[in-house]
Amino acid sequence: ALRYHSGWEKAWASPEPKKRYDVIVVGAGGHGLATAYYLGKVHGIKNVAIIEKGWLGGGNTGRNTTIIRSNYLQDPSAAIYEKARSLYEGLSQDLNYNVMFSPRGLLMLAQSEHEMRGYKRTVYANNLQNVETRWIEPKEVKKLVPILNIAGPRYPVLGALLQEKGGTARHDAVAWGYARACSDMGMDLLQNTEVTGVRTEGGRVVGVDTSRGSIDCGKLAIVVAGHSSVLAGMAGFRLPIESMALQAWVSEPIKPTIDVVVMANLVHGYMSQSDKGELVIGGGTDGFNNYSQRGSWHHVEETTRALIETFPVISRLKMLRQWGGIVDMTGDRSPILSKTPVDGIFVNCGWGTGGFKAIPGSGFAMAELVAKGYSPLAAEFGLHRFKEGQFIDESVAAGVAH
Ligand code: FAD
Ligand code: PYC
Repeated sequence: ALRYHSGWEKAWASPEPKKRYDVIVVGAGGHGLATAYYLGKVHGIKNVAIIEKGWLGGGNTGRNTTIIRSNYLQDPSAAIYEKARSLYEGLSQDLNYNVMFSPRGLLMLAQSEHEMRGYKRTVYANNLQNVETRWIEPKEVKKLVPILNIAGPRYPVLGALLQEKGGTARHDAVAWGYARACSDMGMDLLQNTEVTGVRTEGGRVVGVDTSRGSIDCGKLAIVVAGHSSVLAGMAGFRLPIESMALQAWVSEPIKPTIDVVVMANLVHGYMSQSDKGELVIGGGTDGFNNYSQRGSWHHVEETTRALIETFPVISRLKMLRQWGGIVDMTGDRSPILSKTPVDGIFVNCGWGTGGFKAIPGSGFAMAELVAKGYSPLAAEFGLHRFKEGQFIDESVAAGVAH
């Protein structure tokens, strides 16, 4: 500020596109950037471009409610989400960029007998998967979150699944940290550059067409969340993905009120408090497929109304702003990290309503898949599972209503 905001060093370069890259990653969200980062860091592949039609982190990565946890049910999910959570622990040091990881604890409230049984089952599964979660009784829930009304009458809190190592991180810092590290390795970040076509020859990818001209590549990683089907269409194959809007909103800032993250999945709401003091609140997806990257009044009203019994304080708060992102849903609510019918093209998508928490683990696995053609962490998330019926059902663990 003393220099009148002049002379700041740019965090990453904005170069002109080269004619050819060994790997092109489409999509500079968290997953695309992390893929590029681990390609360079772990596999030494640095002739890489990350192509982004807007600004980096401007998709779902910069629009989510930043909840990080790894309390999924199935073994392949526990493995990749727990890898991600553990990488988050050291991410600020690894990137030398403060991603403000805050393992403040994550609660999933049980507000029906059915949920209680479900979360207890998840705790048993997590204990076998080396994911630390535990079941806590209503008294301990109330101690952790004094503003909670646990008495009901309609939705009493019967207990909760607690993941003490869950929490939040600053979403855009995650994108910015990875972006700066990629740029420092000599990779090209091409913002405001839309991929408009995918070129193939003899069943193999040779390059992409973009709003800044054609660029050749050896391999192509499509990591574009809600636009995955659009990119797959350009390459000539289909994906089992539906896109729809998911939205979130924040209240006016208030004094520190709640220092854990709470998900109340029965009433389709979740809440945490940001460092600025705003209560960060979200609900379920739109009930129909769409590409509209914005919020809508009925969701704000319905979710806030539903949360009021459990969090009476919010009845007296003004809501400040709302926004939305386009999430990429699979039928089993698990992601896709996969080779595709086109040689040299890989996809990473289907993270739907829950991929922020997965960014480091997903990037790590995707980089391995792209570099070596196989990644143990990604193996069960291939497209083959939709043909073979090997679904990884996480519709409950996803937590968010769809
Ligand atoms: P994105 O960040 O969306 O990046 C994809 C990029 O691809 C975009 O920047 C887009 O512009 C670019 N792109 C698309 N088409 C093209 C093209 N033709 N050419 C070039 N670039 C293109 N997850 C959690 O774990 N915890 C949460 O609390 C949570 N809350 C959420 C709340 C909301 C409201 C939303 C919307 C999502 C939430 N999620 C949450 C989900 C999470 O945000 C996503 O799963 C994750 O951010 C996806 O990251 P990504 O890198 O795959 O996609
Ligand atoms: O996946 O934990 C999650 C989540 C919370 C809010 C939106 N997604």
